[in-house]
Amino acid sequence: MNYLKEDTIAALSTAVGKSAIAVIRMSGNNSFDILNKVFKTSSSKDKQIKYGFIVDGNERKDEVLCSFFYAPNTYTGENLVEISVHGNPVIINEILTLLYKAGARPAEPGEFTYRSFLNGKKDLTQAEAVCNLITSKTSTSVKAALNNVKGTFSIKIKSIKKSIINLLAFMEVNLDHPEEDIIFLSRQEKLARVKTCIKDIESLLKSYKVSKVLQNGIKVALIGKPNVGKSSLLNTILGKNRAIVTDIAGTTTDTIDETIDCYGVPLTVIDTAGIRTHTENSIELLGQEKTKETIFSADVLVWIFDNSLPIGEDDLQIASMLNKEKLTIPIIATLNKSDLPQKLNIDNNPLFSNLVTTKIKTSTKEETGIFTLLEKLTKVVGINDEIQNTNLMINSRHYTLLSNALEALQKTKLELSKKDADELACFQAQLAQNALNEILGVEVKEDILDTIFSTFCIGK
Ligand SMILES: Nc1nc2c(ncn2[C@@H]2O[C@H](COP(=O)(O)OP(=O)(O)O)[C@@H](O)[C@H]2O)c(=O)[nH]1
Ligand SMILES: [Mg+2]
Repeated sequence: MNYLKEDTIAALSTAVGKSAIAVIRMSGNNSFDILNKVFKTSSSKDKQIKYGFIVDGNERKDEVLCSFFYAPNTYTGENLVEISVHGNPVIINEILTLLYKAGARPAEPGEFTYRSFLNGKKDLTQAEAVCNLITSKTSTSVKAALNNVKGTFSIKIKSIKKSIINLLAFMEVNLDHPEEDIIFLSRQEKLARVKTCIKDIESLLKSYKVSKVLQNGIKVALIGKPNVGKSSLLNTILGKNRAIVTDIAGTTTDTIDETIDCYGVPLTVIDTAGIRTHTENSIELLGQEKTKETIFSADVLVWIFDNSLPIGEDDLQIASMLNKEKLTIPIIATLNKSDLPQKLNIDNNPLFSNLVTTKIKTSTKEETGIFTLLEKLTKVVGINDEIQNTNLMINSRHYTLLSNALEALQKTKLELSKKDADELACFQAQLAQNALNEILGVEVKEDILDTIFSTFCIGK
């Protein structure tokens, strides 16, 4: 990636498309000079926000507001300008072209945030969280991402790192002066300190599962034979008519998905084509194939039955398919149409009871059982109670490095408990420190940075 620091970079920082206002951002040593070539204003010199026009020679291109941010107190740590323009893609393109002609170059993906990292405005965990903050789908995940941006996660890592550095200092003193037998810190005390670091890392590692759910959400597939109320359930959960509901079997031929905020969890609910043995309709058959793919990629299945009918041939077919695939994900049996007299009994049939994690009754007609279903959904994936207490975003990169640090600290503990193995203990503690440094972005390899920032959008 072309991340030359000396260049002045410019890009659209708001979403592509029509909008009332769009913001073009420009950062680098020459930002102000470049802007002055294309910006005419009568605002007084010392104003931070100036009203004026972007011009190409004598031709006015747009009426704009330019905000000037002076290094080093800026997002990137460099001189930075934000131009608020009218959000028309034609105007935006014209202004960007003018800026590029005047000496700026197009910003690479994530390059503004990358500069912020390079200039010490943000450490790597904070820079990564900028991306999470933008893509977070629920207020709980926004809160966690914002905490990372503010540095709450870094502070925890830095504090563990500080304890390790401190411990290393004591261990090295003993290594340097073995004959003098100076004991600044007893072996017991050193062990206790390593154990505290281990506990702190373990507690961070525990947050990973919830963080992953907050970032990626949970995929819930609504499955079942035709006409049991899958589409009705999707609509009831969403509170709007998203999928077509009819009493004609085989109406849903494609998967439909929508994401909702379910107690802080981004829940993607997928309505599927009903599975049945007898159909000649080729579109429906394709839909059923897609249903099978959805089942494999889902985190939870909501298997819907018609409570007012006895077990049918199609229910049995689905059961044998699920049994054959040996799925390990939770399955919630949902006995829908519970407003009608019950004729269904799946309890005494091992074909069903072996598969089902939990059972619930719903009626989309009377809107009963829906909240209980949502509650059960977060419970069966094992994050119900933790989600509210999660205040950090731990991604897979952090998880791997935290695991490495943990392993190294466990070895440190082991070596410390032996006699004359202080050198090895020091070596392991150093490895743990290196892993924590890498989380923060200290001494991190160029290609790792490239990978992280290339996932960002242009303009971030
Ligand atoms: N009585 C009753 N009818 C329902 C309920 N849920 C759905 N239905 C009806 O069952 C039929 C099939 O519903 P639909 O959502 O299209 O089922 P799908 O084929 O599984 O998607 C429609 O006529 C719905 O109005 C319910 O809880 N109670
Ligand atoms: Mg349907």
